[in-house]
Amino acid sequence: MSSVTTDKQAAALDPAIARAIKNIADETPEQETTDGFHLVIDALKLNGIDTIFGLPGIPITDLTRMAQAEGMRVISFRHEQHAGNAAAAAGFLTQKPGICLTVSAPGFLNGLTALANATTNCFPMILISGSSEREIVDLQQGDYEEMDQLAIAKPLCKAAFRVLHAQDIGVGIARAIRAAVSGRPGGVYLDLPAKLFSQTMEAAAGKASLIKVVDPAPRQIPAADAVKRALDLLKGAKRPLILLGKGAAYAQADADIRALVEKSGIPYLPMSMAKGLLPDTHEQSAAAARSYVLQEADVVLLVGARLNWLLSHGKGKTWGAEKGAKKFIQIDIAPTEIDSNVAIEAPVIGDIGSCVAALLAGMGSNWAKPPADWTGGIAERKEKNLSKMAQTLAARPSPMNFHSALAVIREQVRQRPDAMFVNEGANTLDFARSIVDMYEPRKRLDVGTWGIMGIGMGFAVAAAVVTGKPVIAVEGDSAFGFSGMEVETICRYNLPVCVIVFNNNGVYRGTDVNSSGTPDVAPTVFVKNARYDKLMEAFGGVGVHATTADELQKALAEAVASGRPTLINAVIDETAGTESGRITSLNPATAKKK
Ligand code: FYN
Ligand code: ADP
Repeated sequence: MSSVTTDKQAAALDPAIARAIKNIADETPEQETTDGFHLVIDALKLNGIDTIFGLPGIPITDLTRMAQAEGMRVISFRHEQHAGNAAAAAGFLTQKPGICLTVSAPGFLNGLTALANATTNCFPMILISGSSEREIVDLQQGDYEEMDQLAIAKPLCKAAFRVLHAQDIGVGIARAIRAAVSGRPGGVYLDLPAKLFSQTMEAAAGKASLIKVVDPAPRQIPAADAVKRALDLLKGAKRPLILLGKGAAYAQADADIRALVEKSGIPYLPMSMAKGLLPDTHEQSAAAARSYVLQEADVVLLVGARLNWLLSHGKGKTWGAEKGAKKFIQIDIAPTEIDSNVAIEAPVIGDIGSCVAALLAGMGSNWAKPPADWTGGIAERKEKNLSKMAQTLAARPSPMNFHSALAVIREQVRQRPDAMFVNEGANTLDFARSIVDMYEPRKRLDVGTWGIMGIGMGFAVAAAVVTGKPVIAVEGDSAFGFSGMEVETICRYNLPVCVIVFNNNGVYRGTDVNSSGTPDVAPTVFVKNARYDKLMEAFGGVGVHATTADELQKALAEAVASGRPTLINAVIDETAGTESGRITSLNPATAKKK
């Protein structure tokens, strides 16, 4: 682009003036310019961001083309929510903010669910949305896709910014990156009005306006007295327990976390996305004695886990309240998390890597292991549960039930511990969580803090794109419905994703009947004997209809070996499964009936 008058324009003027202009032009070197599109792309690339998950349309279509032309990977989805979920999962896996790019108003709103979910789960992502003209939006004059997106996004994310001038793009992206990854990670919204993209500025000045963020997630070293307080408490414990959350998985302090667990000899419980930080088969894992350890422990060390609903808020029967209060040590980067549900005796505030390293250093070389009656009692209960489970998994009923199908998947994951595992549903989620062991950190992606349905295909795409590893996505038939159309995306990019739909004909079960006498079916049932495998075939992938464990095993092994997009329609007994899975107590009607 040039800011100098062209020969054609000059010719239309008075010849003498035209000649004069031409002489000046000949002597003035053409100024190289850049524009808003390129400044956004350059700012992202400068900060090591190489992938955009999004959905093109006005006003960001050209941005997706140009980003691709400039060497970025652009993964286009069929719905923005899944692009947003992919960005969030990429953020969790890489510690870099995942980028989701959407059009204005409806596209933005579709992406917003994922942004809010990322924030809730402490995953770093940036939702970048094009927007309509400020002047028209602010006077509410009815622009194309008019919406005050910034105001709407603000309460649902960690930070929200708008850039109006090309020279501020560098600052806008830098602020968004820092907000997403520093402290407690989360979602950030960046509003880019359509006009910004075509604004031009001199290229050198544009380049100089960009910021390479230095130390975007600074380490936060815990105070020495906080570390000592925590160690003193842990030392005096008779029945200590370590609880690992997905914050611990995010922190990528794998070796030190393992060292802390092993050096202390303390039994540990992984929250679902912390599974694999240490292999689930580790002798100190108390996962198979969960209820027992939560009730009996006297001192609990929380590492990147919140005492929210998933942990019964740290109180009540789950925690054996009748046996006396527990004492908590909590490692977290967010000081305001402390005392959010129950009193925390020993908060250790800092990043998990630094906190765990400090605890390890403070433990010295002769740390006494927990009393044998505690570890022995756990081992006993664990053994009982494990052998009960082994018996259940050995059965081969026809049709398959959750256990027999998951036994096959468990074995495949054991053989390929490097594979990514995505999991959503109600019963499908709950059973898979305890049946499918994970062996490596950050391999399991699931419904997380909100228990949200619809993350499946977005997470699966991100898992494949970010890691290049085979992805096994185990989906309830209801859960799959939220993002099912993205199988086209999986085929389009030829991703090594094997989706297994646990098809029991409905939400929870397929047996509900409408007792009202009206012709509609009950609200929780689907078309019976649906063939989800045909969906994958429609786009050139492999579809398999599996009615037995052997068929499932063969199809899954082939899919993982070949890396071809595959969908296995796993037919599950429609009477299997319970309403709301293992969280029945949260379902008001069912809870009342009990
Ligand atoms: C666990 N268990 C095992 C094993 N692992 N037994 C044998 N072998 C193995 N490997 C036992 C464990 O000790 C528990 O038994 C039981 O299995 C269940 O373990 P889990 O899944 O860890 O524990 P629980 O109580 O179900 O977990 C609570 C929870 C979890 C809230 C953390 O339910 C959860 O993450 N829920 C999310 C649900 C959700 O989001 N749903 C989507 C909404 S769907 P006991 O020790 O005997 O108790 C809308 O309806
Ligand atoms: P889970 O659902 O597995 O229990 P949560 O999402 O509830 O896990 O908790 C994760 C916690 O980890 C959050 O409180 C968050 O502030 C914290 N966290 C995330 N990343 C880090 C980090 N790098 N260092 C310290 N704490 C972290």
